[in-house]
Amino acid sequence: MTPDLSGCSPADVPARTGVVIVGGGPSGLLLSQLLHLAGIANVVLERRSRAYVLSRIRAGVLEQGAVDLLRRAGVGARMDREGLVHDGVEISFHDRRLRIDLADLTEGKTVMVYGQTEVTADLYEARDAMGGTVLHEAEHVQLHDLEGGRPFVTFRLGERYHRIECDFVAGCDGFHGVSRRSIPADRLRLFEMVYPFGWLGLLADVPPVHDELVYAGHERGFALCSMRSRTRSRYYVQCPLDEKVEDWSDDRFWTELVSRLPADIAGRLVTGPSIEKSIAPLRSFVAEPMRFGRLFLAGDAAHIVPPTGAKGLNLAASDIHYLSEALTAHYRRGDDSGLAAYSDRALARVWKAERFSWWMTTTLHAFPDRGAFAARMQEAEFDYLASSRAARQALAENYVGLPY
Ligand code: FAS
Ligand code: PHB
Repeated sequence: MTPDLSGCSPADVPARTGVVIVGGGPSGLLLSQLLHLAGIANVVLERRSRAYVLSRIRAGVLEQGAVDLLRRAGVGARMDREGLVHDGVEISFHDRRLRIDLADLTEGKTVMVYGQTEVTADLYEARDAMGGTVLHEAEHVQLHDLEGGRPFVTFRLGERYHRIECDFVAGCDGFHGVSRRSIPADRLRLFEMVYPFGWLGLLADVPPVHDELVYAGHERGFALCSMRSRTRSRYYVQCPLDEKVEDWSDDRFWTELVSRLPADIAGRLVTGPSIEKSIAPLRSFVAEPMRFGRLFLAGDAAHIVPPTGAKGLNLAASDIHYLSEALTAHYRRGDDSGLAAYSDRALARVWKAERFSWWMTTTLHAFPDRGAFAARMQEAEFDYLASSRAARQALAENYVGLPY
């Protein structure tokens, strides 16, 4: 139902644009920046305030493809100054440690440790500098006429409703957004696996326990030692789904983390007061296709991965690479082949990342009801990695990111 638009004053909102981008997270902002650089008019509609978006603590590792794309978008300068290039990552299983030499196993590829919060801040700064239109606290966003060829989007800013006519809508509004839900259920195939545990994350201004990330499997549960800089660390412990973050004091978190790490790493842990603590559920999810008429889904709006493989933000980047290229070909050359191929092209990479994230999660987490055989399978996975370069090479090529 189209809301009553009478009395809306379009003074600060364009009546028409090329692409309306729903969602001002990394997907939406990166697409907006790339389209602007290609001379394609666009407007970003973000439900929350900028401060709220920038308060979220999420991903921490960027694949080479995402790093290259951010540089092409003109937002790589601070990342190149402050980001940490890592050429290896540790996997541990109880007291056994195994370093995966990413650079050696992938002919020189590495990952960049640089928080999603910083990526988002850099994108906002670039949008401001280029006079981009990012409308915050846009409520009741509704998508209309997506298959009719004259799509438009309605929304409320404050007390007033607005309408923007456009050529295309990019659904970059995450798992809980309105875009995917605007597609008729009989036009979508959904694939989902919900894991019987979550991740309790803690951010603290303490030096990282190790100079590379440590993914630790243990019978008490998974733990991850990550970082945001050489003075700010990010840690996670697997926790039951019904846990409440308020039941986890800092001391309880540090004690549990130490119990899951190899002794020689745990012995180096520097603890301190948390500056953020939160619990995130884990799920694998894919919606097919990633297109409906003039609507294109990208990032978490279309797919979710458990963060064990550090793929969530990186899949958003490859989606945006494909979509921005396809839209640019449409506007510059009237070539719609990229738009026609977008969903299949994006999903081909999405499903391989879903597989890797599922494999890392099932290999390293303690499943409540999994039994002795499954526990032996996890040990066998670790033994295979320890004894086979080919196994380590498979992990490494997925971790640094499969080709776009
Ligand atoms: P986002 O969800 O980041 O952004 C969507 C934006 O759309 C939000 O700002 C939202 O406010 C807005 N929006 C929603 N509905 C709207 C509407 N109706 N109208 C307008 N705007 C609307 N990935 C990793 O690689 N490593 C991690 O450790 C990790 N941790 C995570 C923890 C949590 C709690 C979550 C939810 C995700 C995590 N992820 C992680 C995945 C995450 O990084 C995503 O992959 C990344 O945020 C994807 O970016 P977007 O697609 O932009 O979606
Ligand atoms: C993080 O630093 O938040 C992080 C890093 C790697 C992951 C997940 C999260 O796989």
